[in-house]
Amino acid sequence: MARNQELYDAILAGKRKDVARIVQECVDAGADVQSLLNESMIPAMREMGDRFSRNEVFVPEMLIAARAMKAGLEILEPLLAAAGATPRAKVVIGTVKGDLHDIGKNLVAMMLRGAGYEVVDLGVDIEADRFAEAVEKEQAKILMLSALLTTTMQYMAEVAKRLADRPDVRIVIGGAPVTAEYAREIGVHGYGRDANDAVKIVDQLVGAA
Ligand code: B12
Repeated sequence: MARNQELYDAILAGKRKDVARIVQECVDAGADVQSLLNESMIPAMREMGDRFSRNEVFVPEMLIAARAMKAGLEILEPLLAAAGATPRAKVVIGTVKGDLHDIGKNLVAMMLRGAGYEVVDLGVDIEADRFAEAVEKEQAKILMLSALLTTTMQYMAEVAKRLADRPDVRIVIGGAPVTAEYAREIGVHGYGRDANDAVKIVDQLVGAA
């Protein structure tokens, strides 16, 4: 399936109701959810970032586009989660301290739920102590950290340090500025480029691949 230009444009224009309507129409017509995401919705957010870099749009426009994107994701969420049967393992996920971006993190959480994982989503702006407490309380063996800013990704190293006494917990990181090299540098167990990759890495870590 090629890009749905109407959907792409509606996200960029921040037209929440139009996005919800178009996504619903596509779903009703049997469109492939992955293609909708990968060919129309995620590229629109990428384009928004590029326009921001070129000073063509500012934070309010990014925010409005993000809300429109979320309206579409809400419709896709039950479809992505539908495949999940018995939970395979528990995963704690959150966006690190100082960072408020959550669209990518939410998408990763949705895909993991769809793949049968139980996901405890802590939200955004999460301190190392809260990650450590949640892992303890939930008895989770996988911790996933998201960061979208070059400044906040540094904090992932702090979280890894805070969990140094829990070598049994596998830490996976991701987000636009994060790389596999950075993951190696801070000594975490995995890096995922996107939400599909995130599922593959977790599958490998829990031995389900
Ligand atoms: C929407 C948006 C916002 C919204 C966020 C709303 C929300 N609820 O999330 C708002 C308006 C709040 C915002 C604010 C800011 N933003 Co902003 N934002 C974006 C934008 C346009 C899109 C992000 C997005 O949702 N992408 C779509 C999702 C699906 O992609 P994703 O997040 O990358 O996630 C995928 C992968 O990275 C991966 N992934 C993500 N997390 C994880 C975790 C794991 C464990 C794994 C395995 C994988 C994984 O899987 C996801 C799905 O495939 C980006 C541009 C861009 N190209 O990323 C800028 C961008 C990230 N923002 C930027 C900036 C500068 C800011 C502000 C500082 C602006 C300001 N001056 O105030 C503030 C910071 C606020 C804060 N403290 O966090 C810069 C960052 C530059 C940098 N290198 O640090 C970017 C790159 C824009 C730019 N080109 O300059 N932003």
